[in-house]
Amino acid sequence: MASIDHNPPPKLWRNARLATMRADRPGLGTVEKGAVLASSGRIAFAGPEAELPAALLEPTGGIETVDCEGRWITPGLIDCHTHLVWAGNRAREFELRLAGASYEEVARAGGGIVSSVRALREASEDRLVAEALPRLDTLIAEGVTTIEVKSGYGLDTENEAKSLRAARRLGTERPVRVRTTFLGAHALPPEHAGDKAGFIAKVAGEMLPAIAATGLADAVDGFCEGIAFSPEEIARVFDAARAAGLPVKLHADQLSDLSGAALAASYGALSADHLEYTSEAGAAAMARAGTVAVMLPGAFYFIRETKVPPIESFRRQGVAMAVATDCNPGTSPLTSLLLTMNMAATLFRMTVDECLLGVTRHAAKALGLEAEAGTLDAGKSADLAIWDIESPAELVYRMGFNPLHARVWRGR
Ligand code: DI6
Ligand code: FE
Repeated sequence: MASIDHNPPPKLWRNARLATMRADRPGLGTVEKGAVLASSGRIAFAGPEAELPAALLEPTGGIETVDCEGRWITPGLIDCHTHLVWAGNRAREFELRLAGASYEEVARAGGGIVSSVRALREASEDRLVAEALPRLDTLIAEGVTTIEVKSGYGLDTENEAKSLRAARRLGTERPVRVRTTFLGAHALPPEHAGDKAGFIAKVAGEMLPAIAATGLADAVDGFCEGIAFSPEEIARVFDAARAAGLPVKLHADQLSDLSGAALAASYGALSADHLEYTSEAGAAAMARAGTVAVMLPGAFYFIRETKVPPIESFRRQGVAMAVATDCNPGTSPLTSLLLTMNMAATLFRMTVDECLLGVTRHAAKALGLEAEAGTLDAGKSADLAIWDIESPAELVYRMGFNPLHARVWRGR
């Protein structure tokens, strides 16, 4: 029997309803009259209160106990795809697009992704942290306890490293787990205009090895798209990631089908993301590789995409689906994971259970964190969200309402 350790002090949440999200239980793995015991920041027990082993409680006698009064407890939420660290904003570009401007016209007026690159290069690391914190705080206020943050607005070694350091610092400024992803192959920086091959050679041969050596990145991502990089170019970056021992993820098939999903799967990617144009063969390849499909309805909504990702193919093939904000200044300035779930349900027709698993267990898998987070299971980090709701469906159903009662990260 696990013994109680006092750092942090053990704590018991009782008289709760649990959505454990455990894979060995159907649906959300719900438990009526449940309890969660945390010890040393880990879950020591999560299940029916009546089955709480007395031996876990005995040694101290004085365990702090919270009566949840029938509230629901879910695992802390996980936003597994964000570009949270950027400088400035693109509201002017939004206005121009509303007035009918095309992507090219926006770029000529100084907007687009390159404007975010310029702004990030001019900003100090402190400034980047200061600008990202209000966005992070908004996510945290909705029960988010783990977040992924990508680079990709620096596009040279120094500025990509600056972004990733700022991202790591978010995890020391706030009680949240941060996973960082190097997205060097995001866009072509101005100094490489007209020279994609040269830039990819630099990303794969110079930037990625330098970033990997600093330990600033937990994974590597790329943007595989007609307006970004080809599958062959992404493969060069993925080869470099493999050589550096880093797992990969991919922005795939967002605006067209370049077989990005299959490319990601062939590298054993943790996830392929967006996937509006993914084929059945792409979904099958993802299923075989265990690659998670990350749905990003915020970007779909904001750019007024009309092609819905092939949810039915993912279901048929048994591909795990996650849901994330894609929080970024150009195509998804979105900082609500609750609203994102509503969008996934309404726009993509995902079920309530799929949405909730998508921000917990499946999101953890998309980050390679399935042993650490995403379910209420003994041994995992004691990351909890406690909700003032009558049923888990309310978390997906409501728009612009936050029923979070309390949030626990690593047992605190
Ligand atoms: N997918 C997108 O939609 C964007 N990046 C990406 O990988 C756009 C990012 C931006 O416009 O700033
Ligand atoms: Fe993205």
